[in-house]
Amino acid sequence: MKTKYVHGMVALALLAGLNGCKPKNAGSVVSGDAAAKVYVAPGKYDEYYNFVSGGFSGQLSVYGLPSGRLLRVIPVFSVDPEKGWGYSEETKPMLNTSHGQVPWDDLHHVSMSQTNGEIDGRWVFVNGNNTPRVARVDLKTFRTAEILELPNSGGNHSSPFITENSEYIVAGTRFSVPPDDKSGDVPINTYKENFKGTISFISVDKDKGNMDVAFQLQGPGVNFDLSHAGKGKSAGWFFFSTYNTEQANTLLEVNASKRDKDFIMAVNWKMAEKLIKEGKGRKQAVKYASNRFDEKTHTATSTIKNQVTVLDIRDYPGLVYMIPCPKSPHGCDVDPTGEYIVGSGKLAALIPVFSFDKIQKAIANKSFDGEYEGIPVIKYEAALYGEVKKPGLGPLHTEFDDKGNAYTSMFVSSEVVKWNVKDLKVLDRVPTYYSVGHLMIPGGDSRKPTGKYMVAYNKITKDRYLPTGPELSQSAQLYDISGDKMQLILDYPTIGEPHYAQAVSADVIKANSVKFFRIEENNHPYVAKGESNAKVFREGNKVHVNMTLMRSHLTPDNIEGIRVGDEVYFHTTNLEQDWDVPHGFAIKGALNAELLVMPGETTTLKWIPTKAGMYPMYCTDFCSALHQEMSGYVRVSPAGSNVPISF
Ligand code: K7E
Ligand code: RUQ
Ligand code: CUA
Repeated sequence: MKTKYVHGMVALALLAGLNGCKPKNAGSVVSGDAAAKVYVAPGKYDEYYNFVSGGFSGQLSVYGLPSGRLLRVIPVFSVDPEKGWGYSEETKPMLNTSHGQVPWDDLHHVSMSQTNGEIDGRWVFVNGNNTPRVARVDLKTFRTAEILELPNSGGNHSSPFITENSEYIVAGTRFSVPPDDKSGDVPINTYKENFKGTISFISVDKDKGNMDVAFQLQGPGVNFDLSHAGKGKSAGWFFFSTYNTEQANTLLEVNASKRDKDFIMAVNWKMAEKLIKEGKGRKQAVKYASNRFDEKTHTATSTIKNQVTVLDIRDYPGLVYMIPCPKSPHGCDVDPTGEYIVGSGKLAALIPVFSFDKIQKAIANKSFDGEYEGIPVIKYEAALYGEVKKPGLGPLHTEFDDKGNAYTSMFVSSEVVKWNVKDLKVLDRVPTYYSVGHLMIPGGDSRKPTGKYMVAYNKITKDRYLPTGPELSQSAQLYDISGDKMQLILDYPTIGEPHYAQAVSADVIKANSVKFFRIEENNHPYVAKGESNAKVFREGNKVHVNMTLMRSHLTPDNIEGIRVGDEVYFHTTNLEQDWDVPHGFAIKGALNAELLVMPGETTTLKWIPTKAGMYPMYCTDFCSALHQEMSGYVRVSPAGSNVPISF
């Protein structure tokens, strides 16, 4: 790279150096070679895929690193016209819940699937914080493959965090709520008796990735914030940060932050798994949706399930311990060795680091400091490895590099602090613009972190870009962490509000990416595998149009015999067998918007015409020199007309 692109790099480096618009406050941290470090020449690929949560946009975005180029937005809990997601009959069931269609959610966290504690590039799991759901995105197609609703939960902020061999992803409830079978009409001020904190263990099928609620742990009505699975020696454990251990039903500071310390909850999930295998736990009636997009039929189905197995944690001594953690812990991160558990109290001015070995010793020696709601509380000093002193204000989240260092985001003092995990000394700090939330180092959450880049996802943007009215794009910042000092090298806008993100070397994913679907393998019930198979037929008030899309025509393109009030299904098959030749489909007045159909795939738009008239239809994706010709007409006659179907 050095010799080949040197001219471009010099030019860019100069530009960066001469940039008169650069905000003054960033001047001290941007150096002259920053441009060279993020420059990916035209036609060249980025080194990493970066999967970034979209917060309240309900989407997951994919960036290239180090360029910061947006590669794709993957709709998960949202509808998305660009992909026809949520508009086609095949994708609509993905957004089903026990409440009906919920085409939005608040996507906070990203966990890529792991094998032996390393990111394996098969799937990305994400959570929906509002109508509690977790989803799995398949990285062969970069599409949402599954969405699972979670019962007994109110929000699932503490999710989805994954075990080292993707055995489970977990989801802790953000709001304690009365369990679903008792949630009829309960006074809010009966919080202490009636509200429960629930943690869902969601099993992940080894080969297919299919998720289901394996079991739930139920306990006192605390709020779970974040969590992480143990690694290596601590692999059989899970650690959750909690807040509102006062169990107040209003979270104004006076109620919920009275305690000097809340807790990190340590859960022996191997033991929970064993108890479940032995038939322990009780069956509870619930309702939750399990939605899957079938790889073979390219069609989603939604199933409502009605039972979960619940373990009441206080019934099983040894399953759960509490570890005191200063003031409203937020992040709870485990270092690559699995020995150190880092708690981050949002309102604390230090970072406590706990030792897994010491926790085990404390349990063996019963070094307890009483109980919390029947759960043993390990003495703070007995679990503590040490404290990072004066790291900054408002520690939130920690990631790790390959040299034994940790990086913690400081929301209040708006900086990233680098510290050494062994001696707990602060090594470096850099400002962020502004108020950083999560951080991300590729692999920084796994057993095998890298040490080249770190991204800060900021909560406030202000003056970082040209103003765009009252609403500004959210912002990410890329740092070079290969040297002793962190160095800011790039700002780039993000989609929605980014919370957690993960990244993996492009090689792990690139080779498996699907380029198109084989038309021979298309088994959609309404597929037309060639233009001669295209047809229109009526079944009562339903009319099926088995249509083909091929450069540059719709077949059929002139349809008559449709009546007002008919349910018309355009089953559009893209006959192309080449990479990156989608066709789109839209018809005037259709409430379900439009389709985007990948080569070899069949996708259905449902349309109920309400007025007689002439309805143009066309391909929405510019596909050839004759793209504008890829169009046609549908004649809609009044209800009861006897114009015969013709095409
Ligand atoms: Cu700190 Cu929802 Cu992970 Cu955002 S949470 S920052
Ligand atoms: S057509 S290339 Cu509307 Cu000019 Cu788009
Ligand atoms: Cu097909 Cu434009």
